[in-house]
Amino acid sequence: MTLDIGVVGTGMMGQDHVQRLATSVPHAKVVAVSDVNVDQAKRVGESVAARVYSDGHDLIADDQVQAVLIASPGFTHEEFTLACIAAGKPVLCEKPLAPTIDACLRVLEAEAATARRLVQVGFMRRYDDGFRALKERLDDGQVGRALLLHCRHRNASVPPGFTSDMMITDSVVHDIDVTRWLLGQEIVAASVFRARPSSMAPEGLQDPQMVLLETAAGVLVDVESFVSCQFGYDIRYELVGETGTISLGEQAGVQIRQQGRHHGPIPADWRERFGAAYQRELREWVTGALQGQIAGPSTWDGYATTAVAVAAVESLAGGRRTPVELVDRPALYA
Ligand code: ISE
Repeated sequence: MTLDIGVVGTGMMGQDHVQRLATSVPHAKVVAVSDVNVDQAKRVGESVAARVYSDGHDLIADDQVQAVLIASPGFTHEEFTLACIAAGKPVLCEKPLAPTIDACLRVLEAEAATARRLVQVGFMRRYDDGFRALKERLDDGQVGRALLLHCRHRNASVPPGFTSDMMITDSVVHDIDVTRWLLGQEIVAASVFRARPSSMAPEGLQDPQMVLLETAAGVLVDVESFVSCQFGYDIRYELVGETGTISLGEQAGVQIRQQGRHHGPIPADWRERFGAAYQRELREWVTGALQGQIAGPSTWDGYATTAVAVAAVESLAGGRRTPVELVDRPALYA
């Protein structure tokens, strides 16, 4: 059995997904790609012998396309996801589900009305071996109840046009999702603190930031967001429980001890650090779509994460603790 997939958006992540689906995901076939940049779409489409569209809606309407992966810019996610729901096609939507709370709620309502899950949101950290081990140890009760969670999220640098808000909506969203998934609790408030800006950060970028999240049961989560750290992509986690701590292991690769020093590799970016996680995410999505069972991060997760990110952006602007309020959770996402 093969799943014929259309990929909307052939930028950096779209290309990454197309190559992975074409080369290392069993039962997956990329049959169509689309992008407003048609030349780029053509190049990517030719590399896997896929049909090329300039409009994602035409790709979604293509009868041969059984499932859709959306990797276009965040502001387009709502319209394409709604079109997939209307067409009854499973969709893997890169984060964010949508940048605004209202847009997320429109997707939530549309999917809930069909009474079956079609949408998965691309929070790939949940597929990482290390993050899964951390959750297993916590759920096993090895350190008692969680009290605190320390998260470090560092990027070597960011592209031109990257804003202070995007440090939250583009980067910290992953930590927001991990917090909710790991602790099994919603986040009820966000506060953002501005650190002394790095002289290596682009002009005007508030970098680093310290984000403090409060969960429903009172766990405090601090997230360092530092996107001009220069030295590589650095993700660290430490959970503090009542009887011990659980830390995320450092990335794979050898560590060398030599001449009074020890050193080892640091990934360049998230595609390297989370390569295996993306692989597993796609495999499980393809298997689930073929079986008619989408089980990964849901539309509710996408909505709740955006709601927290919006509160954090408000806190960054206003300098105040900002509460997060969610609508009632539809039964589909119980
Ligand atoms: C980027 O957009 C991502 O999606 C990565 O997963 C994230 O870790 C990185 O910080 C973002 O800039």
